[in-house]
Amino acid sequence: MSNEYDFEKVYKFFDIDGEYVSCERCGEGHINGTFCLTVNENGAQKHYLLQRINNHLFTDVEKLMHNIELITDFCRESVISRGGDPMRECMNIVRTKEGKTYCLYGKDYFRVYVFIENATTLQIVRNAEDFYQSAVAFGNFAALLSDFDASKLYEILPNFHNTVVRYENFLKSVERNAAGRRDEVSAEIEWVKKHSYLCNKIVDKIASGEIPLRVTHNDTKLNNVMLDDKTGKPLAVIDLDTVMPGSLCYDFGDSIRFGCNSAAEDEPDLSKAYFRMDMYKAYLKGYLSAVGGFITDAEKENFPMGAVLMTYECGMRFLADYLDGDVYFGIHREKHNLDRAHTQFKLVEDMLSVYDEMLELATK
Ligand code: GN1
Ligand code: MG
Repeated sequence: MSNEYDFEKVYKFFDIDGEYVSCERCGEGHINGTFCLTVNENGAQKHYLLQRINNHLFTDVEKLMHNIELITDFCRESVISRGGDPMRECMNIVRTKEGKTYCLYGKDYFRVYVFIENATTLQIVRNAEDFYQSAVAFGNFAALLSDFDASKLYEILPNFHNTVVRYENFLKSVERNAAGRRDEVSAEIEWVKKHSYLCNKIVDKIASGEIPLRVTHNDTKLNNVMLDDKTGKPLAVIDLDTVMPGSLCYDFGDSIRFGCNSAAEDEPDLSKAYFRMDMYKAYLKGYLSAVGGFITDAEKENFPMGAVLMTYECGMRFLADYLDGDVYFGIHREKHNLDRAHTQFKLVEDMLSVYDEMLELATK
C-alpha cells in the first residue's frame, strides 16, 4: 500500500529536514487519503501526517487551505494564550519550501501536518468518559469559533448539511440508477422516502433565523478528536476541511450519530447496532458544559432533531453513493456503503422511538 503515490518525491516539496524512510496509510477518513510519513533526522525518526486532498470534492484547494490556515492560526493563538502546547493541542501546517500550504504533484494535491505523537483517535466509543471528553473538546471548539469572523471563510461545500438538497440529490441518484442497483435496494429507497418529512425540520428554522448560523466544524465524529494516550484527555479537534457556516444542532447531532451507535458505522450485523441513551447523556452533559453559556434555547431544543437528521442524511448519502457505484465514500468491501446506510437507518428508528426522552434531557 505504501507506494500508491511517489511519496519520496512528494515529501521533497515540503520544508522537512531529514531523509525519507517510509510513508504508510493511516487514519479512517472516507474522503482524503491519510498517510504517516517517517523521516530520519540526524538518526532520530520523525513523523508527519501527509494527506492527499480529494480534489474531485474539494475542487478549489487554494480556498480550502485558505480556510484551514485561518482556523489553525486562530486555534494556535488561543492555545498559546491559555498556556497550552501549540504543537500538540492544534493542527500545525507544514509549508512547502516555497511557503505554500499544499503542493501539486502530477494531478494530485498534498498537504502535510505536524504529527501529534502519543495520541489516538477512536473509531468507536470505549466508555462514557471518553465520549464526555470528546463532547467537551467539540464544545470548546465551537466556543472558540464563536469569536471567529465567518465572513473570512469560503463556504467550501455549499449546502453540505442542507438535508432538503441532500434528499433532492438522493432522488436524482435513484433516478439515474448509475450502478444498476436500484431494484436491489427498493426497500431502503422506500424507507428514505417515508422519512423525508424530516428533511426541512432544521433547514427551515435556519432560513427563518430561529436557529442561528455559526461557524461550525460540520464533521464532528469521535475520530476527529485526538486523545492524549497518557491522560485520555482530548488534545485537538482535527479534520478542518468542512469548517464553514452551519448549525450547532448539526455538530451536536453528528457526534451523536457516530458515538451513540453501539457498533461501528459499517457494522454488517444490524442486531449489534442500536442507539445508546447512556452515551447520549454523557455527550449532552459535556457539550452543554462547554456551549451552555452562549447557545440559544432554540438550538438546545433542536439538538435531538440534529441527531436524527445527521443520521438520516448520512444514511441517505451512503445509499445514494451505493446507487451511484461507490464514487464518493472510500469502500473496503462489497456493499460497504449499503452496510453503512443500514446502521444509520436503524439508528434513526431507534432515536425516533426515544425522541421525547432525548428532548426532555436536552431541555431540562
Ligand atoms: C466523511 O472523510 P470523513 O470520514 O472525515 C464525510 C462526512 C460523513 C462521514 C461519514 C467531506 O467524513 O460528511 O459524515 O464521512 N465528509 C465529507 O463517516 O463528505
Ligand atoms: Mg472528515
